[in-house]
Amino acid sequence: APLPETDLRPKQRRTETHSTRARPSARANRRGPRRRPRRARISGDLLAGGKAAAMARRSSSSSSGPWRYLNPAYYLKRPKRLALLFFVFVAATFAFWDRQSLVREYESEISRLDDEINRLHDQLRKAGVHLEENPISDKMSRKDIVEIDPINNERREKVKEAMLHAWNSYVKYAWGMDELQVPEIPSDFCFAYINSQPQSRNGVNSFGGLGATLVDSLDTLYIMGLKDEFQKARDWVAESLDFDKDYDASVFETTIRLHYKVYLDCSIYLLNLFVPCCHSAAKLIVMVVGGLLSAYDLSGDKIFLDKAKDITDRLLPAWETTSGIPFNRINLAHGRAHNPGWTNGDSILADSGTEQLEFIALSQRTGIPSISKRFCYCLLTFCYLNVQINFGDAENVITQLQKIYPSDGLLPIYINPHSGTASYSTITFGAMGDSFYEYLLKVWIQGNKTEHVKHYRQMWETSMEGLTSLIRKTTPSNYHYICEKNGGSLSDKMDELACFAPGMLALGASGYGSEKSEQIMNLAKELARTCYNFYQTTPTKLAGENYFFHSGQDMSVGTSWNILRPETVESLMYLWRLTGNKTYQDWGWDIFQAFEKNSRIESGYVGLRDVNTGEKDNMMQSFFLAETLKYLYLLFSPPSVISFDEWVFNTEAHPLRIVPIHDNKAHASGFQTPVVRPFGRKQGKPE
Ligand code: DMJ
Repeated sequence: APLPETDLRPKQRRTETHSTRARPSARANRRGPRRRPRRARISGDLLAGGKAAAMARRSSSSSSGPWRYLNPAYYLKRPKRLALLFFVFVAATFAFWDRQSLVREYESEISRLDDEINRLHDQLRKAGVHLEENPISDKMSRKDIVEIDPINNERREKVKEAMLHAWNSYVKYAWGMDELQVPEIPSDFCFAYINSQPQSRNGVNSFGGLGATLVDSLDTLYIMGLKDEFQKARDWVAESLDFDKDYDASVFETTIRLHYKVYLDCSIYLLNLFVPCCHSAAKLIVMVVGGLLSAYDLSGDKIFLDKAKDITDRLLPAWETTSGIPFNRINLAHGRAHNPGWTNGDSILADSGTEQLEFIALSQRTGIPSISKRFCYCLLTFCYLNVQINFGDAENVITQLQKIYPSDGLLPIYINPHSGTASYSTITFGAMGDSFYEYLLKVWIQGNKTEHVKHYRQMWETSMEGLTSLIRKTTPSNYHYICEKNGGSLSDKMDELACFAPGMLALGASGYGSEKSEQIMNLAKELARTCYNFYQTTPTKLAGENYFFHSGQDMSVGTSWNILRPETVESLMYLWRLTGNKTYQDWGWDIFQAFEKNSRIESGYVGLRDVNTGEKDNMMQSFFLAETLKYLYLLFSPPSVISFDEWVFNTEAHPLRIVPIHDNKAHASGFQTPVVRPFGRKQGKPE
């Protein structure tokens, strides 16, 4: 009979201590097959005993090495150790659980303290105290630094270095002037003219001497953590920024570049001689008011808010028209407003529909509701072409809006400011139309996506149906593009300016149901691919100003200059954040490298007169620092840096903080209460 296991165990242990485990098998190898006949003679009892012994050996081998501690039998025979093990298990579980709850407690404490800090910041800000800190950088180091992979980090640093180069060049050659202009004018006559101007040869006051590049750059400097540069710019704003300007030179230059598509520096300077006054009100609002408000939201420094209010007061006379649609030009010193002759007296859609974000923001921060009322009135007038509206009757506004807004949501670029009617003109998502559509969506986001601003979203969705109806595809590469529309016919042309649309579509996609949302997102991706290829298909890898599309040949450059525009990298930033697809970062990096290669010079950055030849122009546009470099920087930063939950970018890339609606009074009055938390944490999710 097999021996009981207890009897076998000591024997087995002895065997194993006496001889190595290898020995029996070594012996077996030596003896080879000769041992088999002998084994065959072993009796049944012995065989049974052998089996038991083998089992015991197996069991014993697992209970002799470190594995024995895993054998329950080991502990069953050692109750003290079992008790000890149980005690250790209970203690470890308790310690782990306790640590977890401690972590939770700490987190909620940190969150509470953060809220408290925000509240104190608010109080200090209201008391006019400026804090020396950078919430963006602080936020980064605390939370997001781990999210930055080494490649992105390196790219971000390169973009920051580009910003420093652009900024230092501006400081060195054009400090306090509107834009840096390097002296590379083609003809002697022009040189003579320019030298006769009351301005530096290295700077130009294209906006009447408002320090446009400086004001436009404030938030970029801040976001990039360039504290000294920001402080120096801030001091200039406090001490030298003066809006009492009766200056007439450069708006025309800017306007002519954007709208007439004449790009002869000489002509521009000559024309300046004959052009009476004036600033483009819209450009000043998105650039100066937007820039100042953004700097205020980021830094909490009240000087920026005061300056924003000063210039807004000077701009308000432009809105004194019978329809509520503003004149697009105004003299800041005298308040005289009018429209330029080349529009035949009409106002421009984009210029008239791109102030709402800034003025609503200013209303919220100053507590003066009339400012935003006036501008909302203007926007809503577009929905009521030919119809008188009573702004106070909000419900009626929404009802009328739904009845009268064009069924395709597309408006021509010229509107008569007296009658409020649209003139026969082009429909486009490019020059002169673009940001009207952008602001419909963004006012809805700024308004926390509530019922109160629902009509903006509805208008935007209607317009996106219109946009979709303008989409065509190229052969052979299947590039999607947005046509322009003249009367009943489509023209196969798209401005690079319209490349903001992929970003806008991506930003608005999540407001739809899932199927439509996917459809809109796919359209955004396709359009972004087209815009990226605007860059990739030229010898310099920089995009021209506009493109034509031909059956069988995809696309060709129309107007071939590049003035450092931001729209494509803007869309890439939105698409990367909203899809998580790093391809968009790589595309942005390609574009950045092309700027570095073609546009960087010793004294800053300049555009190209021709993206085919690489011939340079002589202007560093202020939006290169305000928009292009900022969007590139954010493209390589974690999405929580200027998060979409907390901020909305104006059309000049100035982030404005989204103010939560706190109470019914704000709803009822139609405007949000003027409470701003410049250092606030994430807002609650909107409705
Ligand atoms: C910027 O000045 C603004 O973004 C505007 O809305 C249109 N685009 C230019 C830069 O290209």
